[in-house]
Amino acid sequence: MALPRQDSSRKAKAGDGVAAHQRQLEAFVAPADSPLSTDQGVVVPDNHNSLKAGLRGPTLVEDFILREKLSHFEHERIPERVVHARGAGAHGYLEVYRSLSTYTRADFLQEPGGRTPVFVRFSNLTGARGSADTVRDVRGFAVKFYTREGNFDLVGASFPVAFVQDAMKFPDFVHALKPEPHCDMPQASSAHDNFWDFVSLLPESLHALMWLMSPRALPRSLRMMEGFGVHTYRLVNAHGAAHFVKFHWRPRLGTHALAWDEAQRIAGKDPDFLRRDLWEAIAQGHPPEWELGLQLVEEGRAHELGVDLLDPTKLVPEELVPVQAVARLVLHRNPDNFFAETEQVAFHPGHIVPGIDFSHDPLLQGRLMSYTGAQVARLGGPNGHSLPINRPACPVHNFHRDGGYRLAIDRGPVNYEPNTLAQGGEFRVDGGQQGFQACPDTLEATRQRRRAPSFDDHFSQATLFWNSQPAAERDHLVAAFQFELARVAVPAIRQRVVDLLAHVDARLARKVSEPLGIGPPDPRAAAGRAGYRAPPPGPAAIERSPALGGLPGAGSGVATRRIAILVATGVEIGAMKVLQQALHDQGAITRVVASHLGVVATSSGQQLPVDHTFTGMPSVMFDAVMVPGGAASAQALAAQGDAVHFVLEAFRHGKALCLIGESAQLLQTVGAQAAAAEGVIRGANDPATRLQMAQDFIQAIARHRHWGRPGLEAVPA
Ligand code: HDE
Repeated sequence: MALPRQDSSRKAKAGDGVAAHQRQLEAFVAPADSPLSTDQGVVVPDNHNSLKAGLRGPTLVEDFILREKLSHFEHERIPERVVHARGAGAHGYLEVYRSLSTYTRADFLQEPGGRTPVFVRFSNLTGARGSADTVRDVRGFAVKFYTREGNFDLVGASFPVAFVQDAMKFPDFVHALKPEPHCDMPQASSAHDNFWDFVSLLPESLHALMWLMSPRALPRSLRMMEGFGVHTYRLVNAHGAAHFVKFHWRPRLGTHALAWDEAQRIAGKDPDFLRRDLWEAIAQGHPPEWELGLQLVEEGRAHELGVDLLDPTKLVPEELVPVQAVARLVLHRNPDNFFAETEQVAFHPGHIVPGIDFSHDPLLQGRLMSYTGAQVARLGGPNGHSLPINRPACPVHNFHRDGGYRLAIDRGPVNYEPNTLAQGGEFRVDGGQQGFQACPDTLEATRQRRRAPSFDDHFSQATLFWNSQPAAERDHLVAAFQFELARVAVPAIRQRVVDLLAHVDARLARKVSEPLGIGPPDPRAAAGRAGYRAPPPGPAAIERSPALGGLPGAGSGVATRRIAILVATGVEIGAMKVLQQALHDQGAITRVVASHLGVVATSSGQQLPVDHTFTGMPSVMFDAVMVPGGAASAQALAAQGDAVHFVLEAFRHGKALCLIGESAQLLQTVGAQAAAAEGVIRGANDPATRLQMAQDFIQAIARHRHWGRPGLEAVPA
């Protein structure tokens, strides 16, 4: 295929970038309308039969058509990523609200309203490429910005903190987390001995562990998940003045989580739940959005924070440094081809552009050494940058040459610099003034393999996170620790974990330890173990952070939430229609669910089309449930175990329920008080109250979950 010329538009208007980038990708789209041919373009006469010696004889080696087809097939797979193997991606753009020239000279952050094309890949850290989406895990949130000054990759995550402080520990962390080497189990799960053995000996992991055991590790949707740059980076302006910066991505739809029980069921019912949700939202014209937020700290004032900005296991509480919204990210286009785009996209934290720079965070520094090798191994050579999804949107010119799969045809006899035989003016020496300028740092240091004492505080932010959580999130955390540790066979490992947790919070540690068949938590034992470093004396920077409390954005509306409407023959659809319309007006999606596909006869003799069955699309695939009235319908549903289970399961998972008229009987099995529980809206078929009922239901859905329902654990679902 001819190599399309690169758009030489470093100076093109920012608004043109998104369309230009799409045109660049389209130049590589394979033609689908010409006759079937070999890779050499020879038309294939018959794509069903190989060439044989006689009708029933052996296949001939000379069948180059068959051999080419089989050979290509044999080589279809490339190595999956060591971590973050399972991913889903989308195209979109970043639109800047205001010029950030005070802080950075980065071209793509200068012009208000300017749009920069992006490709985003979300990923699970732990599981293999075919693993389930909804496992307990931190997610990758990697953004490639195709700016006019080159590609900038912000390779972040769904937690603001990392598990380890130094790159030296990352391979050990990943080995311990991944399936155990002798048996290759468990898949995509941290609930095993190796993981807890390792982290129990590494107190620096505690803060990230608190996030991993929290609802944050079970996003309801990738569209409802926060992202973070994790490390501290630097923004550098045209005068060379630098600010430390932390990057945040805030979903417009709010941050929402699944219940643990729900997440496990979804993993069986629809392992593609999160990627499907992202794909369908974009395909159906609901492009997800995030706000890009920055926490900025003047370089000279970093020491005043009481938090070491270079320690990747720490966040900067928003109460100390507020997050400023500076741009929005919109994902509006699904990839054309998963492999060509989502699989072959190659991120690297070292892909930065003028105006952005690294900090000395030792984990980030290690990452800068690591990703090139990973991409060479995955993509089979050093030319992965020229794959369509990885190509910068600006000209690329250098004397890198050759290597596997070289697409560029470099003209002329000169492949070196300096030269006089080509464009001999290209001398680039002595810190030239063009292009990327490294932020000048004064580095006078003693070479040493040690960690800074300011990294020794492993507990205060884990405690801050715990202190900031509301009751439901605390219950979730305790149950998560208990689940994971109950899967750990060696009691001494369980004991070490709760001993460490006692340094976070005594009650948390005690509660976690209760069902684990071990002794009470012993903080002194933890302090006596190798690997423990005493936190520096003095009060924590802050005791409680409202910004960390629970899941932000709970009141963010009901747009794109999925509501099941359970029906059977004789259903009364008067009130249902009013509620359905009100939900649609707010952007919610409704689906009619019954025992069979086809249609259901309503009480007025109409035919109501059915979208799904109770078992094919169970309650865990929805955000809320409505059961319209009609005595015959309600009675029929109450007599079907699958329908009753549907309602009870949604009730147990804290979801909003709307039970109209006679359908209230579906909750009767869990006692009369259930019908009065929070988030359960009941109403008659009465036309006078329908609108109010609709409003109440919408409000209840917008709250996402209602964990204040009494006796939830007694509900049989
Ligand atoms: Fe990565 N990481 N990582 N990482 N990482 C990879 O790159 C690595 C770290 C992150 O969707 C690999 O292409 C080292 C932190 C994401 O393609 C590999 C260290 C964070 C993705 C690699 C870290 C990340 C990766 C695997 C410690 C959160 C997926 C194959 C020094 C901020 C990007 C590949 C995508 C991928 C190495 C730590 C995020 C092996 C050595 C911390 C989102 O190169």
